[in-house]
Amino acid sequence: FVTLTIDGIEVKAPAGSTVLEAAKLAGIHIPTLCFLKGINEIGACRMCVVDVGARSLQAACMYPVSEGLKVVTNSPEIRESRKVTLELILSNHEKKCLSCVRSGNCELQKLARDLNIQEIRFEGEEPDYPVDDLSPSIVRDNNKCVLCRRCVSVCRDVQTVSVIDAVDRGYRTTVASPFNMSLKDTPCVNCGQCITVCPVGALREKSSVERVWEALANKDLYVIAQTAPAVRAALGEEFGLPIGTPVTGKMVSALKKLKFDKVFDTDTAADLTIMEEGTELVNRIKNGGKLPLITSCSPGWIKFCEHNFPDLLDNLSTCKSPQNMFGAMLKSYYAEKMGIDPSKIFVVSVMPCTAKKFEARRPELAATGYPDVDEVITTRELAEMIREAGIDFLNLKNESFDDPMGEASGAGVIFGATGGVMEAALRSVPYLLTGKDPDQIDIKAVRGEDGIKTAEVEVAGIRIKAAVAHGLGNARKLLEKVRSGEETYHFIEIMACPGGCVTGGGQPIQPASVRNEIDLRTERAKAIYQEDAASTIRLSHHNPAVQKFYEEYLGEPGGHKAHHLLHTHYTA
Ligand code: HC0
Repeated sequence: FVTLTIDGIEVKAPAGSTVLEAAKLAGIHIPTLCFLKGINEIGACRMCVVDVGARSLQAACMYPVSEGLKVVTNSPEIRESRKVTLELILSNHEKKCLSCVRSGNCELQKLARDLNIQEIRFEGEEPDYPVDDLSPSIVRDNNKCVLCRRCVSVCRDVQTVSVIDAVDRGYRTTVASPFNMSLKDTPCVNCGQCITVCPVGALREKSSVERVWEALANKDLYVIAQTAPAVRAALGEEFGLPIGTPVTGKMVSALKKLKFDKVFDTDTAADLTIMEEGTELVNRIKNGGKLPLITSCSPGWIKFCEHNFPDLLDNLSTCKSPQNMFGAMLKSYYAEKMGIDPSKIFVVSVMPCTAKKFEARRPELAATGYPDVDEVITTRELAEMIREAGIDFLNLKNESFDDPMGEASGAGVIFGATGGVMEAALRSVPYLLTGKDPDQIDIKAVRGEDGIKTAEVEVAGIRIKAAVAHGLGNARKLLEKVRSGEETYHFIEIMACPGGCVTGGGQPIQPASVRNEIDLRTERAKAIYQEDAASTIRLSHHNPAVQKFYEEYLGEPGGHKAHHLLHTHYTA
């Protein structure tokens, strides 16, 4: 520890920490804009400048503490410096705040209020950059960009995808893809992590809201909603509920009020995925198939694999993701059972994920001759629709998913957090190998936020070696070891987003002031594990809806019909 004074207050701070961190220990707030803990600590925006007795003001987010250091965080010079910087940023910022997707949730707007900006003394230049809206998932609008570079850092350092960077110098600096290409033409994996770190509206999802409103208004269509496991763990944040509050019943109620003909649970298909993927694992282990088997439900990960690890494509499970399995089942089994023309069924997925929009458009995912999924909206877009419809979300009564496709196990729910697919699979593999239930349901070794987690489970004399990676940078590290033969596993779960789907690119955006203090991944995952623990059915193979799918329609897991509807293939 070192002792310093900040605004006359003596503070003991760990050696190696920054003035910003020390100020927080002393309860002193220093404004920031570009800073995002663990992701973007580059001192670019100069909003956090403080006086450390040096020749010029210094960025508190970068300046290290030292014994006896004297820091001033609030003086006329400091306030003026911050105001000038902010006014310069604002002078070149497209200020269409009322119609901005981040209106009311914009870190720049809040900063302007906090710093008491009442006029902008610099004329600046009205920005006029073309908006890149060609990607199926992400819209980039440089007219709103404040050059904080959080998106660049998360894309390059966390995801190791690196499709955007700051280009040109000084006044001409912008964030761009190589050769100014659209994101659609780059190896962007559509994960949307750039959106969730953006302090302003320079990045947003490609909206599907209007198409969903149109479908709901079309009397010829039978419009079905399916909701992903992680949506229920975060939707409440859009309506002011504490992070980690599960809102499953209110979410279902809101979707019914929006007039979806049926509201089903993607978790049901997650259970189905476990039957198919577990069977695939058992078959590969028994028959000397390609190992490790790697999960295939995260579409950002699939695109990453196609671009970066094409030699591992045969290792991917051939299972479609639960969202697409469900779509295929709705347009075949459910359509037949209910006597509905599948061409009239319009499947809307509510997902925490922007890459699911891309996945839904993959032409090979149309087993019935119709796209498995017609439209994908994110958790944020669902909240927009709820607000637009004037639904009083907080006062909704809890409602249940519709039958017969709404029944799910706790194993299906935990898909939404990193390690969840692995845990769900390990709960059912003993049954698939021996016909017996597992001795242990909770497999805590694969839970939590370590970037790479491993576990070994003994089943019927086979020691199954499993690994879990979340965030594509961690996936890259793990797979390089697998590729080189340094490490061997039977089964690997990979989720593109750090934390898994609970912190997907389509989830409610929390500002840096929140993200710097709490781990969103852990808090939202709690809601998921809570729902699992409270479930009466916690094993996918016990799900009666899934048992019925096989009895009435699919035959055996991994059988011919299941293959046709529920599996896919990959080409580099
Ligand atoms: Fe996920 Fe999924 S768990 S990818 O994270 O497998 O998006 O929540 O819906 O499909 O079920 C996302 C979340 C899903 C799928 C499921 C899987």
